[in-house]
Amino acid sequence: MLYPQSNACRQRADLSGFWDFRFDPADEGLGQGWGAGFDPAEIIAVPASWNDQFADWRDYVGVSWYQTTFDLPWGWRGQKIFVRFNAVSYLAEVWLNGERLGEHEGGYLPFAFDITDRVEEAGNLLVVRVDGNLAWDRVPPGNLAGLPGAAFPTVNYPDTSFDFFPYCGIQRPVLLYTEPHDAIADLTAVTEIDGASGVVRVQIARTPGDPLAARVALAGHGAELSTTVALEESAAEVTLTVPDAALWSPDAPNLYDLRVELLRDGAVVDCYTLAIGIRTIAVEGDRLLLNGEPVKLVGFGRHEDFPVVGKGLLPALIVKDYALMRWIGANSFRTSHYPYSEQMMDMADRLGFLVIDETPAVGLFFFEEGLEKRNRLCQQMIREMIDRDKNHPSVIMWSIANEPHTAHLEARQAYYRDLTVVEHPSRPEAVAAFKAQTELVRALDPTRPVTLVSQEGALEEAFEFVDVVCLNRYHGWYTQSGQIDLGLQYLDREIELIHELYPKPFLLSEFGTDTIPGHHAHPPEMFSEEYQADFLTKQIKLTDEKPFVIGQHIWNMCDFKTSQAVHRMGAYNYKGVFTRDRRPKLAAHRVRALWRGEDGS
Ligand code: BDP
Repeated sequence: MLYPQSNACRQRADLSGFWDFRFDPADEGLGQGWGAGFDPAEIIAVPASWNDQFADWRDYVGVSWYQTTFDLPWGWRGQKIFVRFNAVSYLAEVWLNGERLGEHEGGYLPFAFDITDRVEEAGNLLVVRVDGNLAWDRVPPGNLAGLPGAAFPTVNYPDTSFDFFPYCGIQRPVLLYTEPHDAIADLTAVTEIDGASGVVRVQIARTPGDPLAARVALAGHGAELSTTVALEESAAEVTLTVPDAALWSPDAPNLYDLRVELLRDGAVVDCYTLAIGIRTIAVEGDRLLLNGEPVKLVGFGRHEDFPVVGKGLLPALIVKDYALMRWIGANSFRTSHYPYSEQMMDMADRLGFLVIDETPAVGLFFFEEGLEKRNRLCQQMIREMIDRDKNHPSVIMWSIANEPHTAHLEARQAYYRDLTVVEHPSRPEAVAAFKAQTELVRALDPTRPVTLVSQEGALEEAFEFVDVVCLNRYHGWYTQSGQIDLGLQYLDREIELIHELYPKPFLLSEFGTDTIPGHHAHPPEMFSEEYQADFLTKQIKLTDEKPFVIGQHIWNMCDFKTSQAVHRMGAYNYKGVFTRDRRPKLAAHRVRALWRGEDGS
């Protein structure tokens, strides 16, 4: 799915702004035909989550309605016209001028509807019903306490299976855009390195129709290449060889402009320009190689999260977060626990960050209720994520899940006591689901490694299917609490144990401590800035010594909003090395010294 672009053949308009809005706690809007228009009760900003925009609705995660009107921009008639939603959390149902266009499930990936035959010149009414309910058959799941015969009491509110606030609404821009009738339907650019040359393979998919031609041109860093192919069938592949290629890497994020033009009798009928980077990413033994060289990942697990906008797109925050990541010496991050905005990904390409792109499959469990639907949604989200992000040089790995509940409870108890692994510790349903999902990822994109981010340690049988092992571990925090050095010993033993079983590249994908800014203690004590600083420094040094450890991602870059729970003071997770408003804690300075090659102690 190509991101809408304005150029000589295509146009894009942004519907961001102030929309009509109505909460629908009784869920009566559908029955009363609000899809054809409703009496607005509020005005709301789009894009942004709804939760923090009003005085009283913070914890409301039910149904709400949005509507706006628009006129067709001048000159658009005669083209195909679409409306695209970059992200609506969680489920969206859409009407235009009273006609239902369709629906989309899943809060963090884009979807679009063809409105060519329904859009009027003026006064179009676009209505969206957003269902933000938490349910166990959704991804990520929620309302676990509501499961029939649930073993769980409610331990957090709102009742999520994950540790971040379930912000709802139209979180990213809504775009109108045109496409010519003969259009480039999709582009896939894959790169290889051959000596000093870069090899760029471009797959061009087109809308069905009579024979056309495609001109493919690559420009940048002194290169000016182009070639033309016949495009009779639905797709064609073109290979361009770039001599003395300027490779893409964190140190030199070189991008080229790849321009594809569709030609009818020599005239350009559609065009699209992609920014591409020539680079390779591969796993060899227990190393991760970028452009053939071992690469170390230093950075964070993060969240899209900020006061008032919630999970809404905030471009200035993107700029600020990259500036802070550069300041501290980070070169990478994971899109924990859902794909981030397209704008965040574009900036990663431009600034040279290495991204582990993760699906919204966080906190999955494998009880029978809703399992089939959750598995289907996981596959849908993998498809949508790869389709959206496959052309980003910054994306170096796909993550199919974060902390699924793979292991049997009994196995987990023995393991947490003394790192004993019982035979067949995992649920067969989980193993089967992840086997199928890794196969799907490889079929869709054979060029990038696949990972799964686990808390199950050596019990995680799905590690068998992945290329890179990612472990989230909190020894010295949730276990060995208050004892940083004892926690280190456990971490050391556990990493070695996992690597013995799964001799693959290993990333410590989460580690950290909740830290109240301004709270100090000597000797260091839990929740103090000193405890976080010591904990992180020691765990970074320990993991740095292991040749198969390809890096560390601290949990978390910034403090973030979550559900209310006894272990979440003020409904925040305080594991940030920066506060929620982006001020550094003591640990930020220590980590900076380490990551920039000084001694951080
Ligand atoms: C991990 C989760 C992450 C949590 C973190 C924590 O992957 O989402 O926020 O722990 O407890 O289990 O802080």
